[in-house]
Amino acid sequence: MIDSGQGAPAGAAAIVAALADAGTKVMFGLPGGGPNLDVVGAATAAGLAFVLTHTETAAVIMAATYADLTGLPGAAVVTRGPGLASAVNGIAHAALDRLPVVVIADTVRSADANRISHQRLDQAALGRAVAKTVVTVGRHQTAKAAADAVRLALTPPVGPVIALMDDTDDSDDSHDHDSHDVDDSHGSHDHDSHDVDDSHGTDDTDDSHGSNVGQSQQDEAVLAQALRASRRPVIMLGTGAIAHKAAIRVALTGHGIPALHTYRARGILPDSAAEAAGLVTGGTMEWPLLAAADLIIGLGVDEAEMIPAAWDYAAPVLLVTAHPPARSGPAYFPGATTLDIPLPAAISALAENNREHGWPPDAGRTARRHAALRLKEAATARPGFLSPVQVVKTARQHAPPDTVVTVDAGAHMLAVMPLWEAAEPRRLLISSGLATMGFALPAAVAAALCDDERLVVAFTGDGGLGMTLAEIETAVRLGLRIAVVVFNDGTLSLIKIKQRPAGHGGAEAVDFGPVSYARAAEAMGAAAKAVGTETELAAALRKADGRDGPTVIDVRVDPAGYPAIMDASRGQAGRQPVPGLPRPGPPERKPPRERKDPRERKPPRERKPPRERKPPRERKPPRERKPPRERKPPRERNDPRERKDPREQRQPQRQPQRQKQKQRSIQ
Ligand SMILES: Cc1ncc(C[n+]2csc(CCOP(=O)(O)OP(=O)(O)O)c2C)c(N)n1
Ligand SMILES: [Mg+2]
Repeated sequence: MIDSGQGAPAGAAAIVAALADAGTKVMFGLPGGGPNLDVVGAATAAGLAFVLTHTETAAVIMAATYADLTGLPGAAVVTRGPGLASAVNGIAHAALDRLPVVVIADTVRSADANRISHQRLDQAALGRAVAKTVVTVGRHQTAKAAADAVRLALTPPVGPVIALMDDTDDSDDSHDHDSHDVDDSHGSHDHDSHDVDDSHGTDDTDDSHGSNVGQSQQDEAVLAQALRASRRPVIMLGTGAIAHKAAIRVALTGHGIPALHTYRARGILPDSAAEAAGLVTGGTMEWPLLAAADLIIGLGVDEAEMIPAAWDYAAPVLLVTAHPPARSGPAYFPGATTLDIPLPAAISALAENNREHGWPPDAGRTARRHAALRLKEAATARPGFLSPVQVVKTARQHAPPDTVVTVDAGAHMLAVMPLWEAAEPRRLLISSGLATMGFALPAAVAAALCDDERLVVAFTGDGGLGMTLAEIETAVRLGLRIAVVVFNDGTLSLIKIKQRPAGHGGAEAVDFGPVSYARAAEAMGAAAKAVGTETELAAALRKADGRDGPTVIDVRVDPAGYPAIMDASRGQAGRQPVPGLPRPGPPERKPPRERKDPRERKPPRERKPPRERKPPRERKPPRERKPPRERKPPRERNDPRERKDPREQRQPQRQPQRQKQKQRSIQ
């Protein structure tokens, strides 16, 4: 065990030791006046860097991003009451993106609970609403409770754990602490701290398949048969597939079957590959391929990655995931078949069976390029302003190829996500499940701490930057090489384009007054530049890349193109056939083959004889969707993370190779 500091109270020493044992090198947070200072002290004594943040949610987002990029547990320390309450949004982000974070929070000691009401909340109940587990550390079996907190965060399904620090000792504790020490009652995650397996949650090769060997064999046969019968299969790659990047590249590259990626999965196939077909989000950008498909196979797709929208494609859907959700209600993909096979087996089936198909060469690339073209056509800008598409294109051209990008929630995201080309996974980071604003800047701080060789670009709206503005000071203090590109349009554009002309509050509901983010950044010691042309933006980015510290590039963006961008991404305009791709509708069938279904249950697709089929679909979509639909918040989920956050097999630590004078080492 690593020494966790001399003289620290047992709880603080134990939680720091558990984190240090797991390899964590940095703790983020905002201490209050209580025992959490002991945690910070123990952390620094044990060699963990401490990064002070301006908000607790920013600290947790940084910790979650650290976990995402390193595979190590993230750590954040907050005070009790307002500290934990303020951390909730960050914890929710870690929960829905399946990231292992330990949030260490002070509590009103159980010994004082009857006397103290100030700042006393039911922190266990608050925590349970968002975290996977709430553990009390310091009262009883302290070292074990601390180790449990870290282990539970990493155990599939991976997620955030709250460690409530309570140093009430047995002599002044009149409560029955055994019943509260590990609160693991959240949703269907029904194991307690004593019967959880020890597998590392960041290793996605572990999964829950294979218990029913007969079922698995049947399901492998179903997949193989479906692939043999398919003329136009489409693959959907989700976050869970990142861990299998190498095998997927071998299985798909050069075979011409298009593969769509969820936001977080971008880069599994590099965008340079002909099969890389762009995004699948639940919008309509993916419609040209999915409407023409006769089989859709999802690998590692987490339903939290999909926006709330109808799924009305005719092709059968086969899903393979490491941790399928337990559900009682309707599924996101109606009628989909979840196969009980491990991802590697499904990838092998693809590798063996996908040579014959009816897609034209480069179908994926054609679809992706066409989607990009539509966005470009949709974007317009007045003189002196840039269109959102111009911002992304110019930034991509002038930032180094291996730049790490973080993206906030907002209309700008609709331009950045499809247009920023990714060569590897985890180079394009976004809050996917929660889709929270205020993500890009804190995530960029963590990404720059994890790797100071690469430039980090944070794309954010002005609304999102306003929420996290003070973290510019954090980046200045740490000397981090971040370019914050703010799409300054003075409004909540994503909301404005959904606002009805009457009855939704008008401009007052969405418009801000003018703000110079460049001047605000300068006031915090950052370099800054306001730009309104491509040339100015290119020059500002090149300068940012050469600077040891953050640069805020305040871009005058014309939001006029956003409604059309929205329509191309999620509305009717996305549902247009693409030249060079087959028209939507069932393809010509392959010559008859063996029809025997290896499983008793229904085969993935009921195939009617050709004459019974409807004539090939016209330009009209199978079912009318409403134009840009109101984006509801992600559905409420009471369950804990049903699937672990699968991640790439990586070196356990990706730490900065060169140290900067100003930058704190996190080694
Ligand atoms: C914390 C949080 N609050 C509210 C929302 C809902 N929401 C999503 S995008 C958006 C507007 C974002 O505005 P801005 O940051 O200026 O980006 P823009 O849409 O203008 O590009 C809002 C309010 C959210 N996703 N997260
Ligand atoms: Mg805005």
